[in-house]
Amino acid sequence: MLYREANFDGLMGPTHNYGGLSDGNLASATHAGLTSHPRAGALQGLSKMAHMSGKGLWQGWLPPHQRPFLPFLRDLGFTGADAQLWEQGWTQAPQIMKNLLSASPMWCANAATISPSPDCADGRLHMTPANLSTMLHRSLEGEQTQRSLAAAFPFAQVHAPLPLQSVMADEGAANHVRLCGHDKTKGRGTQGVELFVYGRGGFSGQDTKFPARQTRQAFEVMSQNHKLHPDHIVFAQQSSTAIEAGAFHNDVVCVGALETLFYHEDAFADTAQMQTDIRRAAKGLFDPIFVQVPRKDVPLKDAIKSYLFNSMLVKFPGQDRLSLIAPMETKETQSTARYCEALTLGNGPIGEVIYVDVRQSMRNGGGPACLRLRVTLSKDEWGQTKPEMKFTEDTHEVLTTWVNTHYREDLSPQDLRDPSLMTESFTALDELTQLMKLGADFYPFQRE
Ligand code: SUG
Repeated sequence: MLYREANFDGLMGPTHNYGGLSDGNLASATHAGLTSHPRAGALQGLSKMAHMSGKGLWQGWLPPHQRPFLPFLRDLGFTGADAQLWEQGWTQAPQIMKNLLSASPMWCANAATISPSPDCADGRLHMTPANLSTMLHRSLEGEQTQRSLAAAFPFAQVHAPLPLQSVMADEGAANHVRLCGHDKTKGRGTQGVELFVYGRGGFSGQDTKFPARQTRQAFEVMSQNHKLHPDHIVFAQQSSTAIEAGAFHNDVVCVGALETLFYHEDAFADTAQMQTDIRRAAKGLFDPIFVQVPRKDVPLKDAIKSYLFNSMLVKFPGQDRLSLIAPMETKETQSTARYCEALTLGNGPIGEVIYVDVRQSMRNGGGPACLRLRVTLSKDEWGQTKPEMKFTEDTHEVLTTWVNTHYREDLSPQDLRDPSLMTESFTALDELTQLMKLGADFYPFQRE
């Protein structure tokens, strides 16, 4: 049975804004308080999806979450109808309100950790939605993500997020890479090696200035729940240098696909150990290829500013070498532009770099790779995936019209307090559930 990688992209929601909510994410801090452009941002995301699917990749999308997330206010003891909650929230807890309005679920590399069926002892696709417990605005996502994944992949084992607690802090696939070999009949359907990158041990204290968001404990629990073979998993620690320079997730300094791991020299606490462990785990399966970018060619600061590594590393049908789908900012940063040029001229595993414009997301620290969740599926599993959540020309058209109808062009910090933003957002989401057959109880506001 043939297996291929599908990319499911998170669609930017109508309340996309620059809240400055993510400590340790330099782009989020730098752009805090700017006016955002939700409509342009969502259309940028749709164009990226169209590009990938146009090149023959399996492409899907995941819906925005309910924002403002009013159930959180109710948990805090606020009462009344939605309009009253909005009013009280902005009067008594404005900082909380900003968190409840973030469109952060678009970065669905953080939605979940995915283990495809060839890696799991029971032969099922396993998914664990991330609890995202480190940042308040992101900790609201887990339950709705579980709902979206269960809708998209009815055949999968979708676990509950791990307990919302610091020991189990989990940020999903942004810190996880699956490497594997490939052949003509099975594609990516042979046993892979799953690399779990953590920032800290759950029980040890934090020794970085910025939060280390992913714990080893979370991944240990997950690898057991996913029934992964212990010989084919690897744990590696992020370097504190990378975290302190602004690499709040490993995918800011590392990306992998098939046999290739592409990463910055400063990404890991112990690079030699990481390589040894991957070679051991891949023994008899495939030969791993390490493409390490030296700091003398690309200083860590440039890697983080340009998001060189927050690129998608994909194999387009009919091509021999991999393609790196990088943000425009990588082209605009001298050292990374130069590096990419040299990279593709060489005869290594990466044969081309394609630049895409996802600037609205980038200003909050979300590059092309943050916006997508990789799901390796068999042809049968792809066939059983919810049709409305596959990205086709029809879906593209429907979603584009929907965005153009409901999204504002601009959203300033002042606009965030406008009560009509809530009604606009709920009206849009309600219509989306009808258009995409997500059910009349998909969002909390529909269940109240
Ligand atoms: O969690 N930004 C996100 C960016 C996530 C990027 N994802 C990956 N690297 N995979 C975050 O820090 C900023 C929101 C704000 O400030 O308004 C934010 O949440």
